[in-house]
Amino acid sequence: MEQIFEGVKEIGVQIYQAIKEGETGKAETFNTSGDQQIKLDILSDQIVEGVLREIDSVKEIISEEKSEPVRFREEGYLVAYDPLDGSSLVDADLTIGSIFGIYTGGYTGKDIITAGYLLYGPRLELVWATGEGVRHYRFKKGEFQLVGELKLGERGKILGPGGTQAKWYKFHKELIDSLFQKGYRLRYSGGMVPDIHQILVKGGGLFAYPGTTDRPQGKLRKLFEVFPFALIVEKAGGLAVDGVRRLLELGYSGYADTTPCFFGSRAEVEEVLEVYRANTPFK
Ligand code: P6P
Repeated sequence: MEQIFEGVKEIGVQIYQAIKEGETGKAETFNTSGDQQIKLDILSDQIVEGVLREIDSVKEIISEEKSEPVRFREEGYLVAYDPLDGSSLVDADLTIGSIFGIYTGGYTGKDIITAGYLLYGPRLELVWATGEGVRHYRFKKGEFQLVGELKLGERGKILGPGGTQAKWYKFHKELIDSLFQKGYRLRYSGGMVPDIHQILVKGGGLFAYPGTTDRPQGKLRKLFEVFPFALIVEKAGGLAVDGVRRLLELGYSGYADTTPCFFGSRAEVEEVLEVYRANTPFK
């Protein structure tokens, strides 16, 4: 696992360089989720594959930008990753990131053992969740230096309400409005990595990407985005649910499967569970 952690650091340095110097234009291709790719998506995926291929403990990888896994060897860890999440924000010079889930045996929520993400913003940063907790690193003077531990308290003050508001279920809109009525501050950039990172750094709050009338299974992908962040948020002392159950209890049927997802400190996510368990169609 140490080799993978070191590999992710190398990936971060290379992708950050590519963002600063590379082309941000659109490619002619689309990924398996139907998102039109930008040239940096393809380059970032190539960087990740190139580094992970050389790590003896990696059996295979699957990327949000690929339709099938790539097998390197017969034994080892499985790595599912989103090489450049929120890449459409790069032309606005907003913070984006790479997300990594390290799995053993399969790609269900029960198979994930480690997760982390890279942040490409004013600084290059790395967050890595292991058995001991969630560690936060910052790239300074040529290396990633430990900033500290990320922990969630009981409740926070910020709220990231994803999804097309015109397509929210009525009970979901009432839940979000009630939180704003309690004084929560809107913190939503359209990038899952910085939006959840902000909640982790501030010690609490809620990020919600619900099912909607046009997309009942939500938008965020289980293997590459949801399971990694569910592990990270739980290791930081928070909760991660689909509205009625822990996200890490979920399986999947297709590599691009999505799920409604809520991540955050305990008090807010318990409010989500109470509302969702009382409402159809989530019973
Ligand atoms: P919307 C980025 O494309 C992404 O996959 C996540 O990073 C982000 O949370 C979500 O989609 C934003 O979706 O519908 O608000 O544009």
